[in-house]
This record gives sequence, C-alpha cells and structure tokens, in this order.
Amino acid sequence: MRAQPTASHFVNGRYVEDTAGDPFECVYAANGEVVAKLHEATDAIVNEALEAAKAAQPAWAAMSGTERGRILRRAADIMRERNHDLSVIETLDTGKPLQETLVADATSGADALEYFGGLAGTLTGEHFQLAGGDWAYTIREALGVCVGIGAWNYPTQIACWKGSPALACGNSMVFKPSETTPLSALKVAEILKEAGLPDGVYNVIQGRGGVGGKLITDRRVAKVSLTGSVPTGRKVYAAAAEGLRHVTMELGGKSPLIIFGDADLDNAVSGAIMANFYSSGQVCSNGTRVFVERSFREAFVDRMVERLTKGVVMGDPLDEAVNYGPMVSQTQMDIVLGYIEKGVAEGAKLECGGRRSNRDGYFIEPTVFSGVTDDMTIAREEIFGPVLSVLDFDDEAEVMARANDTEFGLAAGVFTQDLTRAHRVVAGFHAGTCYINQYNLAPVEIPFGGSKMSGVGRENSKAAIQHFSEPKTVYVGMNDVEAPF
Ligand code: TXE
Repeated sequence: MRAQPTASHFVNGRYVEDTAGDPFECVYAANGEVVAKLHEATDAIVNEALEAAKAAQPAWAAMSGTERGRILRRAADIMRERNHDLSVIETLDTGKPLQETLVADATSGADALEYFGGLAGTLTGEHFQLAGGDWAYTIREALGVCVGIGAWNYPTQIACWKGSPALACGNSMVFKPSETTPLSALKVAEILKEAGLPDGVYNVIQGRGGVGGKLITDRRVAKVSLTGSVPTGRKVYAAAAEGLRHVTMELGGKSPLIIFGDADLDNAVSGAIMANFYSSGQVCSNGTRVFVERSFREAFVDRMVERLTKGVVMGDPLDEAVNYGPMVSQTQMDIVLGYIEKGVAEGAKLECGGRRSNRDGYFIEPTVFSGVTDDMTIAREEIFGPVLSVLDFDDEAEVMARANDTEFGLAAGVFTQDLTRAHRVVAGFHAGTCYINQYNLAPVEIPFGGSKMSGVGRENSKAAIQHFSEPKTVYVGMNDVEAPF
C-alpha cells in the first residue's frame, strides 16, 4: 500500500497500534485504490492519548513562549523542506491535485506553525491601575488539554491551524483527523516531534465520530475545536457544553458572491472559479450562490463556461499538469450528484457539466446552473462539490436581503469597481469573512470563521490566541483592608 503509515496513531511521541480497533481504509479518490489500512482508536488508545496530553501539558506551558515558538518555527522549516513528499501524501489522502497541494496545504500548515511560533514569545497579560494605589494584572494562561477534530478537505492545514495556536499558548492537543483522510495529520505529529516537541504535547488518534465523541466528553479535556458540517457541529457543541468546555466551531456555509455589472469580467469569473471549483468545490467558505446583475449575466455565464471548457485539466491528481481532481469519496460524489439531479428537477438551467466523468475515480464535471431561484434546494443547502449556481438580481437592496437570507454566515464576497458600494455591501453582509474583488484566500494573518450557523470563534491571526488561552486576573491590594464589621 502506497501510503501505509507506520501505525494508525501517534501518541506520546511514537507510533502506536491497537489492532482491536475497527479497521478502516484510506482510498485514493482518483482510482479507488486502497492506499492505507488503519484501525480506529480503542478506548485504551483514547485513554493513552489523553493521559499523555495531560501529563505533558504543565511542563510545556512552563517553558518560555520563545522556547515553544522556536520548536514550532523549526517544524515549519521541516514542513517546507518536505513540501513535495507531504503534498503527495495530501493528494493520496484527499484526491486533490498535486498542482494544488504543492502550494496550499503543507505550505499553509507551515505558515501557521511559523506565525504562531513567532507570536508565542509575545503573549502577555495586562496591567490595570486602580483606585488608591491598588492594581491588578492578568496572566494569559493555557487552557490545558485541547481536542482538535478535522474534516477531510484540508487535513494537513486543519491539523496545523488547530495545533499551532494551541501549542503556542502552552496547551497540549489530541487531534482526530477525519476517518476519510487519516494520513496527513500523522506527518504533522512526526515533524513536530523531530522539531523538538516534548512527547505527549501533540497526539493524533484515528476514528469516526464515536472516537470524537469520547474525546469531547472526557473530563481531562478543556477545549474542543471542530471543523466539519453544521449537524456535527451541533452535536459536538452540545456535548462540549455538558462540561462547559471552550469551543471553536468551523462549520459549513452557503455563501453569497455578488457580481455587479461594473465588475471586471475576467476577475469576477476568476473569483467565482476560486469560489466554486478549487479543490473541486470542497471548500467550506465557497461562494456557491453567485448573484449576477441581470444585464451582466449572459456575458458572465458565457465566459465562465468558456474558461471551464478550455481550462480544466482532469486526470490523475499526481500529474502536475492536472488542475482538477475528484470528490474525496464515493459517498461525497453521490451526495453531489444527488444535488445536481435536484437542480435539474427543480428547473435550473444546466449550462455545463452535470455528470460524473467517465474516467475511474470519483470525478464530477465542473457544473454551472443558471436561472437558479432562492427557494431551490441547490440555493439553500451546502453541496460541497463543483456546483455553481447563478442567480439574477436587479438592485442592491434586493440582492443584499436575498444574500443574507440563509441560516449560514461563513463568508461572502462582492465584485464591483465602485469603491463606496463595495464597502457598503460588505458592511451589510451577515458573514464572518468577507471579500472585495477577491475570494477564498485565507492567509494566517487574518481571522477566519463564521457567524450564525457557520460557527463560533475564529481561527488564525491573533484572534486564535484568545480562543486557546484565558486570562487569570490578579488583584493586588496596597492598602489596609476595609470591612463593615
Ligand atoms: O463531516 P462531518 P463529513 C460538510 C460537507 C459534507 C458534510 C459531511 O457538506 O458533505 O460536511 O462531511 C467528526 N462527535 N463538510 O462527514 O460528519 C468526524 O469523524 C465528534 C464541511 O466529513 O461533519 C470528522 O472528523 N466528532 C466541512 C469531523 O467530525 C464527530 C468540511 C467532521 O465530520 C462526530 C468537510 C461526533 N458526534 C465537510 N460526528 C467544512 N466546513 O469545512 C462526526 N465527527
């Protein structure tokens, strides 16, 4: 098997296996080949990982931020040196084209390790001068053992986006990747160890939702950070609430992308491509409801179809000339094909795509619907595949109301050359991450996350520090104590 890891789990600084755990397979989505066989974590493995994380955390937190940061930054350097090998594993794990994983996955993980490594030495509390010479200060403290639970679309990135700020703040982590993509996070754990991370500070264990459930409800756990769907988010949030645990929820979306008639046509089409077809559409922040000003629609759809027809290169994702990969799994392909069928049945006009490709693997042709209305299923539910819906609009107030008429609030975007309108529109969006004349970029320096049903908390940037640490307030009395009796 091409990508068989040494063992299923990485606990307390070493690979461990427990064959009593339910077996599962990692499948290369481009051809259905089994590339690795693993076992779900048994209760013994779950316990071992949590014990290791609990035992390692105090000494890790007691190190200076600069020392912690140095290890994270060293790990970033190793990730960059091994970018090619890590990208191949990410491609085998997810089916995303190597052309894409070479620039978007280990590199993004390394950015997070470097950024939070740099911040680690700068974390401080505050000082407060109070009446009569009394004063107070806060100590920024780690939360303790944090659990990270990942989705299958960006396994390396998610392992690093959660691990880096957690570790920078002095926490330890038990990370559970998606059962669909178990490989990449193990590499992150290996590299952190090689960079000098003390054993037990970052652990990876495998399993489906049941293993995640055991982690979330364990009394040793202080915080849960999930990337996944809204239904899972609800369950995980509720389970975490039982123990009043801190949470970060990075969930799904059905984000609007508004294109006004004055936009630069090719930029708008490029933005909509990035918002719908990158990673074959398997991106949570995708702008899948593309509202196009009616007068501009024909030109927009024509150019979109032309660019997809001429530009998409489907094939083995390991071939660097290929820029468009399969769905991550047969299950996901079936879900997406089901939505396409519904789009047709509900009366949307298929402009291109709409079918499974006739090659091996779980490929779906890039699909564009026009004439989509707000009530159609494809305009309301997260599809998580390469399906772009064009909805017509006539004026700004109308489109804003329609754009916000969703339970989700992850991202939103606008293309226009009118500066005032651009800022007015983003001010009106009910969404956590907004774009003007750009879409779907998420550099580590800026906060990323959703409002409404799309999430709680933010990842990346200094904002993530707030979500992986808490202030301890210390009041310092400088005067005699006054008491009523
Ligand atoms: O996600 P799930 P899946 C969406 C997308 C997709 C759908 C299903 O629409 O079609 O989610 O994908 C773990 N307690 N997104 O099945 O089920 C699970 O093992 C604890 C959006 O992969 O949400 C996995 O590790 N953990 C998303 C993780 O949660 C539980 C990206 C996500 O699983 C659990 C991927 C439980 N009860 C899919 N149940 C995004 N927003 O980026 C499941 N898990």
